[in-house]
Amino acid sequence: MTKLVIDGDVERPAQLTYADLCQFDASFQIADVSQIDPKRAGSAVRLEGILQRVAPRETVKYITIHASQDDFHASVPLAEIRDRAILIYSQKGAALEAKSGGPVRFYIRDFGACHSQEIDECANVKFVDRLEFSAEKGLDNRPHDGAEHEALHRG
Ligand SMILES: Nc1nc2c(c(=O)[nH]1)N[C@H]1C(S)=C(S)[C@@H](COP(=O)(O)O)O[C@H]1N2
Ligand SMILES: [Mo]
Repeated sequence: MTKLVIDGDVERPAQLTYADLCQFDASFQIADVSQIDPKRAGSAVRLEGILQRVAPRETVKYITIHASQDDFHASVPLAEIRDRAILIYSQKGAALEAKSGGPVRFYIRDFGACHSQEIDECANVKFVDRLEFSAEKGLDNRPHDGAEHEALHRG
């Protein structure tokens, strides 16, 4: 099955399967994300759990969320999202389906409106297959304005 690759400036790079995500400690699990956002469903693991597993180096300032499937990428300051970002990975006891943004959908609570600020709804990347940690801002091809945004959604 698809693995979530976690690499860059970390002490312990990892490749996590669905089973690995299920096995994160209960303190990092969110059983029902609809309690956070009624528009979202399924269960999630807190980014904090991932950070504990891979141990980003002191120099890390950015996390880049990659979806190679449709070549969509967002790079955001780690400090601003670390306590409010989660990875939705499961729904109805199975791996999150592609139609729901699976295998992993990144989700940042209290996001801003699209392209209004660095942490915006567009950073809630779907089809995530890699998280990369770095000192400098990484690859980011989120839409910059309304026109680009519309074009993306027309797809
Ligand atoms: N992989 C991927 N993730 C993505 C996008 C995309 O085109 N590809 N669009 C982003 C944008 S611009 C927004 S506003 C939200 C939209 O989420 P929704 O499709 O669930 O409404 O997903 C974000 N995540
Ligand atoms: Mo967006």
